[in-house]
Amino acid sequence: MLSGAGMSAESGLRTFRDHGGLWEEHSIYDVATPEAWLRDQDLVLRFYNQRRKQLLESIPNSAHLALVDLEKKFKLTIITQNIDDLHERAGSTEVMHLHGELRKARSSVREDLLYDIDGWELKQGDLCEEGSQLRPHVVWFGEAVPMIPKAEEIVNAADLVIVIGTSLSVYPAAGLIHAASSGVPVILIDPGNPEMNKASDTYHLRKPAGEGVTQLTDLLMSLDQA
Ligand code: BV8
Repeated sequence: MLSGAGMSAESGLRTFRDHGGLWEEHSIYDVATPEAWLRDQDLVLRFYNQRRKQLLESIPNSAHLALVDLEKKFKLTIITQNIDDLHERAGSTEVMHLHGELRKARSSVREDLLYDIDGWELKQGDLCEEGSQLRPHVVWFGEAVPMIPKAEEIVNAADLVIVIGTSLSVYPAAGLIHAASSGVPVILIDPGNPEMNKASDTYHLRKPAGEGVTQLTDLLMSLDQA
């Protein structure tokens, strides 16, 4: 299952591209690139602090909870582009964060030095054990996405691919849907129109995640009992 910002929209977290989305107030290049970090660390830290604060005030929605039920009956791996921890807080156990995690920080010089962020603020002067500034543990634009090969393997082995709440406009994550084996159904749950050339086995449930994921989960659970 591949999720994007639309998965967390009903939890009150803003998406990137919908009207009023995150990027409209900020250019990607001012807050989510290595160049932005070099140019204005404080602006970047404040951008992520704002989102972390909002995350701590948000709770998982019915779509997150429906996936927890699904995981009790089926082998479900969640590959998310989201950096929030709502899937985990709902109770999902197999979650892969392609683009990092908002509640973690890492050393700006040694990416293996990872730390949980206590509370919502990461500030200038918060240092790793080797004395370098901590940065958000997220993948910025222009940075590599190291989990992609593993994610492709998982999608390729899947009997069903569910894509929830992503505009499919950021690569290489968006390309994952093409890693599905031929003949494997790809089900999109999104009230909008993700950018994708409709492969033959693609079905689009034009509903918000809360309603769509609950309906699909109920259907899959009933089939399993048949
Ligand atoms: C890389 C972490 C190379 C940070 C993120 C030109 C063409 C194509 C590609 C490129 C290009 N120029 C550059 C690139 C590559 C670039 C890219 O794709 N750019 C885009 C802007 C064109 N990609 C990269 O830079 C990647 N790295 O390529 O590295 C490399 C290789 C080796 C060595 C060095 C370098 C890295 C990309 C990762 C960036 N980090 N996030 C942060 O979060 O701040 S991306 C960020 O936006 C998210 O993580 C997510 O992945 C992404 C897309 O957002 P979505 O989740 O899809 O959200 P969006 O708002 O777009 O859509 C919301 C959807 O939800 C909509 O469809 C809407 O209808 C729906 N929705 C709304 N409400 C609901 C709903 N659905 C259900 N229910 C609802 N209620």
